[in-house]
Amino acid sequence: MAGAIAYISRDTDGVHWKKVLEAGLGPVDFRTLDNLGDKERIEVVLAWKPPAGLIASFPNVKLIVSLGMGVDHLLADDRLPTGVPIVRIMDDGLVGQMSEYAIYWALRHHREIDKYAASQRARQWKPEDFVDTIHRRIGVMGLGSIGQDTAGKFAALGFPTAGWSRTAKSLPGIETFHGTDGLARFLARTDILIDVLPLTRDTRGLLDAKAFAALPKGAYFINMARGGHVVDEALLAALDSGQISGAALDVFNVEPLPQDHPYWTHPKVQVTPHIAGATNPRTASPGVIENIKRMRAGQPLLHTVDPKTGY
Ligand code: OXD
Repeated sequence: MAGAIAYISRDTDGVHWKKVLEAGLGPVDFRTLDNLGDKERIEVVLAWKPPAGLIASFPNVKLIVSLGMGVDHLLADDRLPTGVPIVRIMDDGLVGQMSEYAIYWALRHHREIDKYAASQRARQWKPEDFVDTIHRRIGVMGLGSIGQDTAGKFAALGFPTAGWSRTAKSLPGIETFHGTDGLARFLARTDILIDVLPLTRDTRGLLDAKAFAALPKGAYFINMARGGHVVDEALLAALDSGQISGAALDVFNVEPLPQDHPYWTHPKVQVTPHIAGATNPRTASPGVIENIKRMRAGQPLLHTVDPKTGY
């Protein structure tokens, strides 16, 4: 039998992964965190938030697969073996879920659903002012596969949509901005800001007091990327001053969100527990199986990660 595959995650027991991998690869020597066995045989690691130093203790590992589309959880391990390729999952199911999450909160804000819910509780028949779709400007930060899908769907709904990325990108129907120079202009034209950036050295703390101040007053913020982009004190101050009218937050600097964190009870904040996009072994496995086959055949891998850029 080929080398073993280690499933390193505390979130689930990996049973579904074992099933889908065996369907694509035949019998698999499948190991889990509680049952790693002889580490010499481990050839492939599937990981979500692995304990630091663990992967380095597998002497013959040849491929590291991130079980999330983000890879900051892997790169946080400063003992990751150098020279072992890292690939991310590419999951159309997850991409679609992320776009749905953004569309849900954006439409709920855009159509004043929270105000109507309050009116209903007060038995009030009270039409609210509304903003035309063509005047509600969406801004998507991060134009990888999730950002492109999200931006394209907002554009299809008729919202003027822009995207910001580190390097220049051109996308049909989307106004694009890039780099430090483009950031202030992008923020100044954005009424609903959606964060799907990777977490890297350059993006940590990017959404600070200056960034929130650069948005138009009353902008809405959706974070389905990483909490580490946000300076929480700055966001809370912007919410309290009315600079930001509300926020839907799926990700946090510390997860699970600590019990005493002000976001839990803030009237303008919606908290969800990092569920915007869940990796589904059924939709994510074809790409993983393809990469394992390629690695074994010595062929170029797909969806590789550059540890230097962090994505
Ligand atoms: C991911 C995540 O990176 O779920 O895929 O956060």
